[in-house]
Amino acid sequence: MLKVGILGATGMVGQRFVSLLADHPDFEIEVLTASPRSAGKKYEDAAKWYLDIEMPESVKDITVVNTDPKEVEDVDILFSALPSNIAAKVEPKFAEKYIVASNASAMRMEPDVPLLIPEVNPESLDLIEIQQEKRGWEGFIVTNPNCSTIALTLTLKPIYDLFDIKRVYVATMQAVSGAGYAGVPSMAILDNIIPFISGEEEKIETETLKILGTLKDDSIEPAKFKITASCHRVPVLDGHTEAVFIELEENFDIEDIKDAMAKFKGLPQKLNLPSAPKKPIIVLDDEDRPQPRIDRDNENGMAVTVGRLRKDNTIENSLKYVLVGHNTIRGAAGASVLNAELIKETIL
Ligand code: 11C
Repeated sequence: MLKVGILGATGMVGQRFVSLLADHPDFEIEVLTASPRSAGKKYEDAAKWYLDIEMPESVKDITVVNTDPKEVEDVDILFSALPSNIAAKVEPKFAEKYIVASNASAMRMEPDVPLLIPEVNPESLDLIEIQQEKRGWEGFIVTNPNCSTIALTLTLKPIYDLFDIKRVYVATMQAVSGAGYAGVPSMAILDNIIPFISGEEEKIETETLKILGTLKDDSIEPAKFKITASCHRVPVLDGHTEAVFIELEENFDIEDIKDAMAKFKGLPQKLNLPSAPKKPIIVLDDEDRPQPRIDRDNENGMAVTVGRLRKDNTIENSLKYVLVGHNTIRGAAGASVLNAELIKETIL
């Protein structure tokens, strides 16, 4: 068992980390951190529990400590659910000594920091040695992408492996849990859509190209296709939906794309990571799927579900589809846990 801590354990993503790690076969929660307001309290008193599953018994009595490297010792991996502005300051300090598997956006686009989806770009872990050498750290930081980016890029990968992509357009319909609040406050947007999510479009447009890029010398050369995103907050509790439009450089058979998505595995079978979905992409034929409420929990929330996959006959060499991915599991805490499982199997 590796000993792990969760940085920012009381927020929405922090709670997802707690729920995914409480019974994990390889990781044992030793440390939970939060802001000074929560430090010194038992976890069950510090965290206003948002999830619709029970708080695990094993964490209730853990005393929360301040998010400060001086307060943390004797752990192997730290999972970070910190807000980006705090992560930018403290994650590098923790990485001097520890492995940090981060969901925060602060370090994602640093040239020496892996932006990892295990099924898509496991080779990005080669950056770790470069990172440690450059920064003089004993530990390192590995990040997972933004929630909308992860779901999109997982579905692009089998297409990108077969064809040259010219352009990707994506319109997102994002759940309120992505904004860090849930339950009653989320009803503030019932009967409404907010057509702006700060920084989200830029993250999708830059992160996707880094993930699908090529490792060259000491950094990643971004993929070359064009990508544009429009992001919207909708009154859904969990699960981001994305309408994806792709233009390829050449003609294609839609059945080949469907087949490639449905058969996509990404990871070598022998790795057998505990959180890895058997089918990272589930392709449905039903006209009215995917839907967040029905499809977000497929494969324990770790699969992306694709539907309405069809040729777009209005633009040459084009296709379109709709996807649903669980934003706080596959798109956040589950993504970080899967990254740590890959690190454990291939590096430690
Ligand atoms: C949202 N995607 O739904 C955001 C939340 O880059 O990790 C996560 C932001 C990020 O508002």
